[in-house]
Amino acid sequence: MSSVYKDILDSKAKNEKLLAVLIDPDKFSLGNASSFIEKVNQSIATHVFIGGSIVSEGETDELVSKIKKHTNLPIVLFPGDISQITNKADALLFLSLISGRNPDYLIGKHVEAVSKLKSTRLEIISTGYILIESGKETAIEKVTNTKPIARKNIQKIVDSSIAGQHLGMKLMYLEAGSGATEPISVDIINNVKQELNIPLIVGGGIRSKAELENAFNAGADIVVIGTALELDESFFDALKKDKI
Ligand code: 1GP
Repeated sequence: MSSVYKDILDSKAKNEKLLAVLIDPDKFSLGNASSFIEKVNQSIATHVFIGGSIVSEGETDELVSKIKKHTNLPIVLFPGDISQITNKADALLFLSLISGRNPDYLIGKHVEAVSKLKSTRLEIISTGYILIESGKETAIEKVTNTKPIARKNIQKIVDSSIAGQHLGMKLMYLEAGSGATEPISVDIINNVKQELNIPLIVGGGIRSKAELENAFNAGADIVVIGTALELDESFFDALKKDKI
């Protein structure tokens, strides 16, 4: 049986970098799904992540069904809330917001999600989620009522990542926030990478191929891009398979 996580580990072992295109069901027009996914298929993207901070009930389910018809890439839920869990995806990032101290986002919602997860076959991937200051207040900050870790507090970011790894988390996600003014710095990625063994995901505010490569070169195993592709699909031109 194929496993999304096993494939990520295999890629990390071979130093093959992964790109996830993030689609927020709340901001995405279903009518545009087939042409958007065609561009994803022609790009170096390896995963489709689906999720958002605020999504209406049922929207994720409908979107995943539609996308599945047009791509063979693994579809991974990146949910802002329990209502975004759908059996139609392949895997779920079971995110614990370990940069914050809000019990709901550390463990509370996870307990609530269990009964819903019992009726799915989703591959559940325990993921530490670390929100890092990015210059402006992000939707995640508002929704989760937590403060990000200051960008200059690199030791705390590293220690939070390692604490998550010690707790048995399988992935670590450094998040600047959707549409962040500044992506996570190369310095932060580098420092975390030097100590972390599990695969490292980096996302938030990445708008160009150069920024994508910076994140990869600094040590990100998976980079997530959402807003930049949502606002300007011509960015896909720079990400075509034959261009890399
Ligand atoms: C947000 O990390 C993701 O949760 C992607 O961010 O939308 O800024 O690309 P962008």
